[in-house]
Amino acid sequence: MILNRLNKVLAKMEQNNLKQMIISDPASIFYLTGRWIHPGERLLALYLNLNGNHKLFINELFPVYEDLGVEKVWFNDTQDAVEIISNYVLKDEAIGIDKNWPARFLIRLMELKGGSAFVNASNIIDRVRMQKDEKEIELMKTASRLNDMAMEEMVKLVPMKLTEKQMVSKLSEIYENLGADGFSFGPIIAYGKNAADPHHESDNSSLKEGDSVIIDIGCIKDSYCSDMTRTVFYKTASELSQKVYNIVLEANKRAIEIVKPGVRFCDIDKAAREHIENAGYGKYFTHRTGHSIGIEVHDFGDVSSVNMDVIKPGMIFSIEPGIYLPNEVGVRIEDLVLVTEDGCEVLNKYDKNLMIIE
Ligand SMILES: [Mn+2]
Repeated sequence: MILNRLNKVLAKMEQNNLKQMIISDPASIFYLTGRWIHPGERLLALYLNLNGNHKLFINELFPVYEDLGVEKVWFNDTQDAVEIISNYVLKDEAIGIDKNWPARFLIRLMELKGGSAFVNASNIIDRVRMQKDEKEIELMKTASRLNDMAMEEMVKLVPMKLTEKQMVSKLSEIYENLGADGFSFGPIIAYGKNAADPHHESDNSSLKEGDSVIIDIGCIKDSYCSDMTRTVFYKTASELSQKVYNIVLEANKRAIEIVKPGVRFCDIDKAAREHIENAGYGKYFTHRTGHSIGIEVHDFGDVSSVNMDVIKPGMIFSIEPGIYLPNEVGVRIEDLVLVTEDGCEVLNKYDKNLMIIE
C-alpha cells in the first residue's frame, strides 16, 4: 500500500468516526495499492479497518501475486464472496461503503448484518484523491504536456479537411507516437453546427468554410488523465463567432484568475458564468464550469454553482466555459489548473487566442 495515501484515508475515517470501510472502485484501489485490477462484474474489495486489519478480497481469476502490502483473501466463482467478507468485518460497528459498490453485494452484506449501519463513505477516499501528492502532480503535468503537443498537431491537420471521425483516428496515432497510453475519454471533434452540442459524438461531418472546430481531447499517461479543449475557425470567422469566442476566452481567463486556496468551487464557476451572463449568453452556457481530474477524467469535485467546497493546494480541475448557439456556432475553451500555495498553475500551455486556420 502507498502509505502516505493510506494514512490520509485512515485519518479521515477517524475524523468521521468510522472504524471500517469497503473500497471497491478500481481507481481508488489503484490509488492506494499502485496496482490496477479490473474485476468486471466480479467482486473486488479493499477493506480498511482503523485497527490495521486491512484486507484485499480478490477473485482467484485475477493473478495478482506480488506483495501489495495488504493481506489478500482469495475466493473463487463458486463461493459467496460477501459472506467471506462478513466474517472479517466488525458487525457491531457502522461500515463505510463505496458509492459504486453494486447493490447485489451491498444488499447481501446487509442481509448478513455485516455492520450496525451502512454509510456512503466514498467521500473520504474521493476527497483524499482530490489533493494530488507530488508524484501525481508530476504525472498530471506530463499527461498535459503530451496533450499540448497533440493539440498542436491536431490544429495543423485542420486544413486537410478530414471528417470528424477521421480526425479522431489521427489523434489515436498522434497519441501513440507521443507515447501516451490512449484516450482518457472519447475525443470530441465537432464542426460548425455540431459544435453547438457540447457532447457531440464525432461523425462523418466534413469541414466547411466559416465552421468553428471544437477539439476536446485527452490522453492517459501512466494512469493519469489530461483533458483540454480548443476551438478554432476554418478560413473565416463571422463577427458573431468572433464575439462569442472572445466572451468565452474572457470567461476562461476570469475563472483562472481567481483560483487560489480558500476560494470556493462555486466562486470559480461564478467568475466564468457571470461574464457570459453579462454578455447576454447565460442560457447558452449549459454545463458546469469544470470538473476535477486525476486517475479518472471526471474525478470527484465539480466546479459548479452548487459546490461550496473550498479549494486546496494540489487540487487539479478543468476550467471549460462554453457558449453553444443552436444551428450557429459552439465555442469551448478548456484548461487544467493546479492549485498552488498562492494561486494556480495552468497545465495547458497551448495558445488560446482566436485562431483562423487557412
Ligand atoms: Mn473536461
